[in-house]
Amino acid sequence: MLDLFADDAPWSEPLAEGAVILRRLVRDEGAALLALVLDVAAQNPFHHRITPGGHRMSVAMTNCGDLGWSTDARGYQYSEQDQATGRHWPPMPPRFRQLATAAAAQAGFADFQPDACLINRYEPGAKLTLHQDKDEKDLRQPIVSVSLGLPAVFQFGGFERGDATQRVLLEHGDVVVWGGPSRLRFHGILPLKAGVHPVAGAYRYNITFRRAR
Ligand code: MD3
Ligand code: FE
Repeated sequence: MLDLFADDAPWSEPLAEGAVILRRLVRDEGAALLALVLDVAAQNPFHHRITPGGHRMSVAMTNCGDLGWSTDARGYQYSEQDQATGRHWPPMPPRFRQLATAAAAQAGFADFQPDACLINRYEPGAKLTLHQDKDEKDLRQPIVSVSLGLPAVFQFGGFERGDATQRVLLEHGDVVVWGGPSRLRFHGILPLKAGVHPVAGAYRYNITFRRAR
């Protein structure tokens, strides 16, 4: 049971208009969620994609759900099949769907129904440079992210690449809902510091739930 009066109960931290961190919301469930991530990865292994510019991404990715996000020589896109294998993505675990809908509702976004789930795996040194997420059709829909494993420094910027950024530590079990005006802010992850996490070992995992179409 989640005890809201325990001294380690989750709390919420507004970050910007439309963005809220639900600190430690799924921490107690972290090992179970990681097991679901590894189930997905057993069906569609983590893979370092090559960007359209020809660079190997330091973050390894997999997807589950009706749609998956990937990148190859043709560019970045959501598709029903993995370009690399021609196969459909593994189904989204029901618990993932519930969690995403509940977290979005808690942040004020009713009826969020994700159809895509992108899972990122970071090894020491892996990073995500500042970018915007705008490949989804309806940008009024939020993105829900779940962090598991080693902590990472998240960079949250403005609406132009060169705008000042704030740094926020994202830790095991933190859930963030990104919607409203924050949906189009530039963001990234600084190079992961090496460590050993009791549940996730040498890695950080980030799950993002999206409504892609
Ligand atoms: C802010 N992932 O997959 S999650 C991504 O930790 C991505 O792996 C990061 O950025 C990660 O695209 C950050 C937090 C996040 C996700 C989507 C956002 C922040 C966002 C969309 C808009 C604004
Ligand atoms: Fe992103």
